[in-house]
Amino acid sequence: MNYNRKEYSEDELISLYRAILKPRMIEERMLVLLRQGKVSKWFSGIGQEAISVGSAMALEQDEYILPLHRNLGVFTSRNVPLDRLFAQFQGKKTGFTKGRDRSFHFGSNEHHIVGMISHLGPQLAVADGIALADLLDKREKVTLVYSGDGGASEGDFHEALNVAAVWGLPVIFMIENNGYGLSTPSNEQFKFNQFIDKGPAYGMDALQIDGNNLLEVYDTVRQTAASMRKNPRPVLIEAMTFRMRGHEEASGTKYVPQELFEKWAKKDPVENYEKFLLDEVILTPKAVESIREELKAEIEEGLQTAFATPMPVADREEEIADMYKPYIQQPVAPASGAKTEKRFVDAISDGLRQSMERYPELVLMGQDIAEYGGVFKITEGFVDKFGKERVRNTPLCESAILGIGLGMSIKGKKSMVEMQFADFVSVGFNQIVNNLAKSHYRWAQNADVVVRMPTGAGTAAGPFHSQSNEAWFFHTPGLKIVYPSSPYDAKGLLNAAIEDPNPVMYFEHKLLYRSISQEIPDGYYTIEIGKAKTVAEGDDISIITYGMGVHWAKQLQQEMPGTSLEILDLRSLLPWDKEAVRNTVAKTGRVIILHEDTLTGGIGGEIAAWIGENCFEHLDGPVVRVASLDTAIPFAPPLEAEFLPKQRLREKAEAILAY
Ligand SMILES: Cc1ncc(C[n+]2csc(CCOP(=O)(O)OP(=O)(O)O)c2C)c(N)n1
Repeated sequence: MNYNRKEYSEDELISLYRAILKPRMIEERMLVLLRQGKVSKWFSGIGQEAISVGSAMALEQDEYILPLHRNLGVFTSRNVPLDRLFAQFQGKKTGFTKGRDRSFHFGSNEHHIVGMISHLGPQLAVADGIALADLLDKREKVTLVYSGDGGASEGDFHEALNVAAVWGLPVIFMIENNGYGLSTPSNEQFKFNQFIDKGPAYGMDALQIDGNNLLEVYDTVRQTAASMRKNPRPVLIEAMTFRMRGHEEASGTKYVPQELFEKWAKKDPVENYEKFLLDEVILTPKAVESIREELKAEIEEGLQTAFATPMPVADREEEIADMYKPYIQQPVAPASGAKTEKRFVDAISDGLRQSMERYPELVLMGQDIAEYGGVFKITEGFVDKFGKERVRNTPLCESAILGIGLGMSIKGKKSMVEMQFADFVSVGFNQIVNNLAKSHYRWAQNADVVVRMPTGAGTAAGPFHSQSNEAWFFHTPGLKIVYPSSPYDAKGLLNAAIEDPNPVMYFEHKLLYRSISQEIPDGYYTIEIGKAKTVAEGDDISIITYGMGVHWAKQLQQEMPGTSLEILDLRSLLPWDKEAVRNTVAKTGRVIILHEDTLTGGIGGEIAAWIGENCFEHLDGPVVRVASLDTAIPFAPPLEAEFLPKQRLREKAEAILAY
């Protein structure tokens, strides 16, 4: 192997040696522990260490790195204390996730590392978000993220590279091309010849390097990063390498031809580099021995501390509380009594504008939201007022944009991501339910992101522009969900959602945009998340609902003047107001839960179950759910009318009265 030491000093070369030896020695120890049954699972990076170590060592300490399952060398190069690292592997509380996530699935802001979730792909966009925050704040920094050759087949890879290229984000996309994705060889993974062919296609520079040559990796990343700091842009680096062990230790290597092992054994990154230093007399065999002894002692000490730490004791309250960043909302009252009549759509726009004024760190992202003002015109005029940096048109890359939101939170920014229609959130689903929602629980990093969701039917827009999909998120701890039904609540809840440091799904019904209006305060105000509102007082039946359901319930009251309906607008779905539900059930004893979403698995099922468990003694009849049919949403108006629950509402109300 050819090493070109360039102008690097002996000290630098020796520190690189220590850095590459450390993960190798940890791994060798892990393999022994694995055989002894003291470690449960291990993804080996043996043979690939030069990539992790060379690239991590090349960056500045406060530049973020987003490693994968084979990048132990990133953690060791950033001097993550070994006792904590081993405690993390063992599920101990002194690790980085309080025992909640395994192996390298953690982040540490102290070390400027954001670890992966198991899903391959999503962290590429998180890197984009960190880089975007740096770019906006004019810090000359780069962010480094890894992908395997297999993981690069994921759509997230495409989205992250595309957005990085379009926005000129200083991200190094390091592809570790080891020829296999688990057992699948490259020729069954992709058809192109090499990853560097992809760079120009995205409009970015691409370099191919020998991933087993420590100095080549180090030097390339150093030079590339230096140039990117001055001239921000993404660069793809394809590091050619080979995995010397199985995908993980239990899975074997039968599918790999023996000659490949023989070929790559000759290119071992640690042995070759050591030989180079010995040949050049930069190190003596004695010095090598003493470095090994030193590292061995450090590893043993770390292991002993970790093994001596007891397994965590579960504390239920702590487990539940840690799903969210602690935050006690202090609702803000409007500064003056001035009010103006506003439509629902204008109230949302008003809230968004005032939040933009209040939070200079808030960035809006969405398709066509800049000059065009968004398809519903909510951000019309925002570019003129706040500039294109903060009001960002995005490519059609929902998953990447949501991941960028998390990356921006890591750098202390707030973001609002507008789904053009709530239906399209399905292509960004993973980022929301696995990355944004679980981040605080896993490693105490909040995702300060609001996702705006123009939702609902009634406009004959068919199955993919009409869905009510709040239940998809209701089932996901870590998220909050709000769903206003009036202009007053729309503004106050949007401001509250933006203020809240946790990820909030904000549902806005499209049919309400221009069909309702109300006098609302001109000034900034917030409404408490988690608090329902009694929209109408009554004694005969409680209708517990939200969104369009509130308006259907009001219409029903007009159709049934002889019946006294109590209408409870939940407004927040996660958390939802159990106290208010209990009070209304106790008052009327008859309950209809009404929602536009389809019946099965809808939010009504959960509320009905809770009422059954907690309010049984107050009930004078069965808890009734009224919801849309369990079908997709049809296009033609007569079919859509049959789908929606409105026309079944009266019949159900009469039935429950007669019960
Ligand atoms: C979205 C997703 N699908 C499947 C997996 C299961 N899985 C974990 S690693 C892996 C192979 C990854 O191959 P590659 O990206 O080339 O990285 P390598 O393991 O070779 O370093 C697979 C299929 C996963 N983690 N995430």
